[in-house]
Amino acid sequence: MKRQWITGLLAFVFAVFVTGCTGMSHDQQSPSHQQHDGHEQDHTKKTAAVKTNWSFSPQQPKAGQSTSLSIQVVKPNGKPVHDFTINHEKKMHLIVVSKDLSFFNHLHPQYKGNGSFQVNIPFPAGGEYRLFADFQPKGDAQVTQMQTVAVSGPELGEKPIQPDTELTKVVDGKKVTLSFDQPLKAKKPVMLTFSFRDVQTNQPIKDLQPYLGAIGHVVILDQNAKEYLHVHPMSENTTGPDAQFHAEFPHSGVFKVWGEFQHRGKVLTVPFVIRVS
Ligand SMILES: [Cu+2]
Repeated sequence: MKRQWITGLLAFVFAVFVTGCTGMSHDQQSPSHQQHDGHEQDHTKKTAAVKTNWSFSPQQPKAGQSTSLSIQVVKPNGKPVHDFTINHEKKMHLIVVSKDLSFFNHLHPQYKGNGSFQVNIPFPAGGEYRLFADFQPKGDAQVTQMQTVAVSGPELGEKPIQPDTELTKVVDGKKVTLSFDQPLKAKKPVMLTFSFRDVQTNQPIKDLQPYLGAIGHVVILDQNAKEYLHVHPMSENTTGPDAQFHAEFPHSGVFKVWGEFQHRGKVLTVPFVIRVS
């Protein structure tokens, strides 16, 4: 499983480069419209022989209301893909971020048959969001596909993204420190270490729990939310206080990193903003 994800990483980065080069639609598209206007999907054929049809209900999502999203995975001939490899306990992982990366959500659409996945998404405010679906048709490479969505309703205003000056965050009574085994450089493999301490006692936390079959999950996006890296741990059996991940940043610039972990039955998400030179 681990090997799969690590070897899948390059494919991910490549897939994201490819999808990232397209002009992104800000419109909601009806399923029939999408069949014709498959501009974004056309590019992804280079990395995988599948495309995705996204449909939102309501077609124009509204802030504060639940939106139903269905994603159908089809072959180039339009026939649905029926078999998916389960990665980290799920057939599909969906990451939802606001354009300024201040909002992050990690969801698992439910497989409904006929190549279709469904999930309800809460959008907290109006504005533009990017959605990344990652999945693996059985016998095929891992695929990441992106969709942009405009949500109506009051906007919070974009917050400029700034690299953190200190890489220690307090989340749910835990002090989480992010460190690297070497300076962050583009296209250089680096090990990311998340270290956990109890805020009250300052003692290392040694009883982290597996989350989706691993010590944790790390999602990385570049500042423009165009490049997506789903990074997986070095060791799946550790319980802390350190959780280590291998990553390779495709270019220099500012990236946001979300680590997701589980402790005492509760999932915590720890965000960091870093600069890669
Ligand atoms: Cu997931």
